[in-house]
Amino acid sequence: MTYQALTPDTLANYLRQVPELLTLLGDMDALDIVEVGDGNLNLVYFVGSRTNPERSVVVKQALPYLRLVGEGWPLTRHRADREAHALKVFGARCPQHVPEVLHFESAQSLIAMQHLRAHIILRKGLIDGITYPNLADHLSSYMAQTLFHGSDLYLSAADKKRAVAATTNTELCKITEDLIFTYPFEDHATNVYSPSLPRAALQRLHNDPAVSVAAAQMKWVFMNQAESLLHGDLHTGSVMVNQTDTYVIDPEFAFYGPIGFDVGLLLANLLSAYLSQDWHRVQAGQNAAQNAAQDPVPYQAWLLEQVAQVWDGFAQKFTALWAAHDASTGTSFMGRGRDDASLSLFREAFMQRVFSDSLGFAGCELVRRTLGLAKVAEIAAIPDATARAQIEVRTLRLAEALLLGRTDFQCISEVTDLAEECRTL
Ligand code: SR1
Ligand code: MG
Repeated sequence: MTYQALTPDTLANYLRQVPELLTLLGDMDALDIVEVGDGNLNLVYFVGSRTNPERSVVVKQALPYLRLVGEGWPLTRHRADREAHALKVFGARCPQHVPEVLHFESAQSLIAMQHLRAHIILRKGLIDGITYPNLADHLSSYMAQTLFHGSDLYLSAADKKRAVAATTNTELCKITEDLIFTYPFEDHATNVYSPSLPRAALQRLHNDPAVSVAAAQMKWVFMNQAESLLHGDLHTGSVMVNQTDTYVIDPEFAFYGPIGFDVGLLLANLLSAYLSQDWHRVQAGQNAAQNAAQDPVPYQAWLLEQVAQVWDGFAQKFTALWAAHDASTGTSFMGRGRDDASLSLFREAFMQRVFSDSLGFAGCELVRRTLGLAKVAEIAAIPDATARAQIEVRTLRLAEALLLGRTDFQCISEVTDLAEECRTL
């Protein structure tokens, strides 16, 4: 069948013809089909049985253009193949944190997957001041499992090279190269920010050659350091949560890139949640007070704990997987018969370099979420222009310090201390 962008009516007919979905959904005449309408790139439908709420799926279909901008920004539908493949690979490496693929048809660029009915998007939960007891543990496990098992530390050299070749994602990487590493660092037509943002805050970033050089260096690392299969867009809008589970969704930007890119994007989005809470906790009023009553740790302190625990948990789990793999195979990336001291030194230097990369990428992501296209709700939805500008100034200061000082930080508590300082600017 030739490709057709589906509507709720045509999707129902499509689903009837897929035996595994027919079995799962039951009575096809009693389906509710709702287009969620919040994707930057794709159509996303919730499909559920009216007679049995347990029977439901999510259907995602790529359009031949970028939905956020419209048909004026054409894009092939190749990203659906990339996403289906990545969901399967990550699902095999970390099944407890990846939704199950129920059906994929490349010709229709359509993926049907497990519907996470009892979960919400993490970004929304963080805006609303909700704590999640397992969040840092789950996300650090997800990153350690997926990033270690995709790398040369685990795969044979031949398997890794085959995997690199099989996962090129030219168009979506180009979006990242432009929107994260290039346009926000220049005066570009796609940039959008609060009209009250002081010009000096913008000029600090746009007129300082050290900032432009650092952004170009991070872009180079992104484009040339094929270390592992990345999620490629691991922000808090790509995570679904409830009080017990955590799922990472939407890996359509997946490609072989630097390990620190996934880690850095996640850290940046947690830091953005932290800085923007100065607006949201006041707005939430009642809700924030209820949260404080339930939990003696103030919400922003909890957010900074997540930043610290995500990095420390990731570093500890990645290193443990690495050491266990070397021990069980009796060899290592360094070759056979290396002494423990050499192995430890190599691992420590490796993790310190991933840490620096992560902070550099976090800086770029914070700049782009503040100045560039594709905003984050915790900043862009602040209706008071002056209040929003204040959060933007703090975010940009933190971004600049992370980007320029990325190789100076020795541990994550130095980053959380810096975030606390930026909050008082
Ligand atoms: C133009 S696409 C904008 C952004 O949406 C995705 O979620 C990625 O973050 C991308 O950069
Ligand atoms: Mg996405």
